[in-house]
Amino acid sequence: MLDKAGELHRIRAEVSPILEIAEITDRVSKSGFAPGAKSTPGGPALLFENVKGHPGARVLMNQFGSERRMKLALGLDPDKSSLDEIAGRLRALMEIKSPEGFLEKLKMLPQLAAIGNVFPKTIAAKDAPCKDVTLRDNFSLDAFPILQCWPLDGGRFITLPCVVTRDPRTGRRNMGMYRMQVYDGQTTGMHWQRQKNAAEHLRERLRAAAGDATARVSAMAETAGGTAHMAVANLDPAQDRLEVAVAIGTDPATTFSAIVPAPPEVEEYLIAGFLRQQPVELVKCETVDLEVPAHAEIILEGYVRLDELRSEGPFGDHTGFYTPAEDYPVFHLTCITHRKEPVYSATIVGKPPQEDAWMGKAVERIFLPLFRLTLPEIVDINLPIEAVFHNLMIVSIRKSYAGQARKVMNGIWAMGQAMFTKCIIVVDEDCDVQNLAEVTLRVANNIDPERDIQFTLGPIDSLDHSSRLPNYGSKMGIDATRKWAAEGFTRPWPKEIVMDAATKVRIDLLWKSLGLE
Ligand SMILES: Cc1cc2nc3c(=O)[nH]c(=O)nc-3n(C[C@H](O)[C@H](O)[C@H](O)COP(=O)(O)O)c2cc1C
Ligand SMILES: [Mn+2]
Repeated sequence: MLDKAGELHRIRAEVSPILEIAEITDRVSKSGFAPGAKSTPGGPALLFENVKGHPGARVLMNQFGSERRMKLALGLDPDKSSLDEIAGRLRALMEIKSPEGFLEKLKMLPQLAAIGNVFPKTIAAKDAPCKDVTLRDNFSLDAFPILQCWPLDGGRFITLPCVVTRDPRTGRRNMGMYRMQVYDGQTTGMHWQRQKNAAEHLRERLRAAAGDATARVSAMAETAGGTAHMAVANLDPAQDRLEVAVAIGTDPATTFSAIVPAPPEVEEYLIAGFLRQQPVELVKCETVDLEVPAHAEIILEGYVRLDELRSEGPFGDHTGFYTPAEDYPVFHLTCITHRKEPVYSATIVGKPPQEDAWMGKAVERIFLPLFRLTLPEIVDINLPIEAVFHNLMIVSIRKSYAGQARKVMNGIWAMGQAMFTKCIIVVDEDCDVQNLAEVTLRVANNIDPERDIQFTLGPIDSLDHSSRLPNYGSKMGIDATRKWAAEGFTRPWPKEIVMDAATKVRIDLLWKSLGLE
């Protein structure tokens, strides 16, 4: 599909999966950003066809790495549509109300069809391309051209895996993207951070294994820096593990759904179906009780033990810094299935802008209507790429009552993964949050720092290296809205400087003759 859209560049020169593919991809993904640059920002997707040490293997990089490809991934017309269109579709879905007449029922048909497409379909193993080859014994991850991205990385990492687990209580499946460090041919790390859904699935298994004793439950939440592990002695084999399946090289909407910070109640397979406007086809795994996308290139099946942690990292991360080694769960493989000649999909993260910037921006656009469900006063949001997303969120609001900017900050810190937001800036609705120059002007002019800056404490992203403790630290909110008398501000607030329309028209007419262009 990328090829057909003219978005794919093939690389036939021999390059190593150790650092070289990363360096080429980094240069390409950073190209086109300078003002007046000829290439489009983000460059093309790259297919490496001659990977050193892996004859016949192919590596796909940068598949989401431009605005155009991000739109293609989500089934949008790259020339005519904007990412806001998905947000619109989501809004339409949320606005469904009971139809009154026949005509209203008829009008609802497209919305109902959209819901129909959401549910995944399970197909037979014989029809599933991901099972062209099934390896239950003598398999090794060394067969795949897995990359080392940066010089000080702890080793090779699977960087674009869709990790599937099942909530032991509800049976609901989750698919999250959590990187996996290759320890050997049958073992990897499993870097799900403690606040993520799969980590909670593991804790559920631990709670069940520990019985009802509340003391033991809190004890295990405390151990291992909160990763919720403990030495669970003498568990029978059915109890000592959480089953895991990993899909690599899924269709782009499915891959994207694995990074979307959806509430745990929503299966990512539903999100993928909604985005694709077509059901996701699933197939049962061979050795674990899970279903995976049938059209994936590669499937890894296995389990994570409840009583095992291992040092993971260091890893050059999307913050632009290396995250140091830390203990994480370990994934043991029980089976690998793959297509006949699988394409290995990967990404690199590092100093922005890189491929994940485009994914993050798509999340920002799609989540706006969901944010508004809880905080309807929100007009727009911007998570600047340079602040690597969770460090800064700029929000414009329609302010209608005193203290509303503070309420919005607290609401954001309370909402799913937005809890990680380190700094929130709130401006009035007439400030364009996408225009950083305008935001800077507002913030610098509008705040009385002691009055308008609010600090609070809470969970911090595991990748943050500056917080007082790992995973816990402070956050800052800046209320840069115009202050009201109801908020104790009794001085007059000045008007902004704007030229009157009549003068502008007169000068527009004169402009060409002034010789200024
Ligand atoms: C390229 C990429 C790599 C990521 N790596 C990790 C990771 O190693 N660990 C992690 O917890 N989240 C990682 N994330 C973020 C999660 O995928 C994201 O928080 C997702 O919403 C988690 O799914 P969940 O909410 O179902 O747990 C990564 C995201 C991207 C785009
Ligand atoms: Mn999830």
